[in-house]
Amino acid sequence: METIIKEIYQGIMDGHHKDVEAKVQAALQAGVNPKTLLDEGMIAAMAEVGRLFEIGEYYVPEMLVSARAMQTGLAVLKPHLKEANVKPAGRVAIGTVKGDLHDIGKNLVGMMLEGAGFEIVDLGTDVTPEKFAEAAKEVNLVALSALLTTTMPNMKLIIEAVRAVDAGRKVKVIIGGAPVTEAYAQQIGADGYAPDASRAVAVAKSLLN
Ligand code: B1M
Repeated sequence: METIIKEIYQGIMDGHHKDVEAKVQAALQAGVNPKTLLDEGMIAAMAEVGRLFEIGEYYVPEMLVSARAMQTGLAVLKPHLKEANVKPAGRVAIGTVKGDLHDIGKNLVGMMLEGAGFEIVDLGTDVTPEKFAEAAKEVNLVALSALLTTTMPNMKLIIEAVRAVDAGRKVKVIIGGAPVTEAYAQQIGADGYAPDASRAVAVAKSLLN
């Protein structure tokens, strides 16, 4: 692997967003292939961040600074990926459900998915079933976050609204958030559940494969 790609990988692992931004620019100027840079330097780094989080070596703050470094680098890389016609791994509409304003976990899940090569449509917080259903027409995956026991039931309403516009069930729905469980996901007919941002990536990949 080229030195500069290794440096970008390490910059993301360490959460040095300014450094990553400058190195991505330098790599592109030096003629490094944007797809190679994305796969070997950036997505690989975020996959390792996810692994370290799962084994308890990274915590939420480390994951957040790595995700910010990833996003800073991606902002530089994106126009070049479009020019090179690199397709995303899938399109995801993500949001926190109606009545719920917590967005830190949702943002982290969105950033990790983006880090894994998905294109993200961020619907924000307090998102109605109607808005999710409208967004579902343009994506492969709908991702719901809820942090309150009082807003969890809205996940079921959102799934019903999404299914109503997607009779063939081509669009998958994954759910998560502190009070949400695998059993609850099954009970309300979600396609997948993940307890954290790293595992949300694994579930999204397996559902869209
Ligand atoms: Co709120 N809040 N809050 N709050 N808040 C909790 C959730 C609470 C547990 C605190 C407590 O009482 N101990 C409690 C909920 C109790 C319950 O329902 N069981 C609570 C409450 C009651 C409230 C209010 C009702 C308080 C009030 O006004 N009386 C109010 C509700 C407002 C509303 O939403 N309508 C409220 C408000 C707020 C703030 C605005 C002050 C602020 C939110 C700021 C923001 O998000 N921009 C806030 C905060 C910060 C918290 C705590 C302290 C932290 C939440 C957080 O960001 N965690 C929280 C207590 C706690 O969790 N310890 C609490 C860090 C984040 C990275 O984790 O979001 O769990 P988390 O996301 C994880 C996983 O859950 C998972 O991956 C993430 C990362 O690994 N995940 C997914 C999340 N979404 C996923 C989606 C997936 C997959 C995985 O697939 C799609």
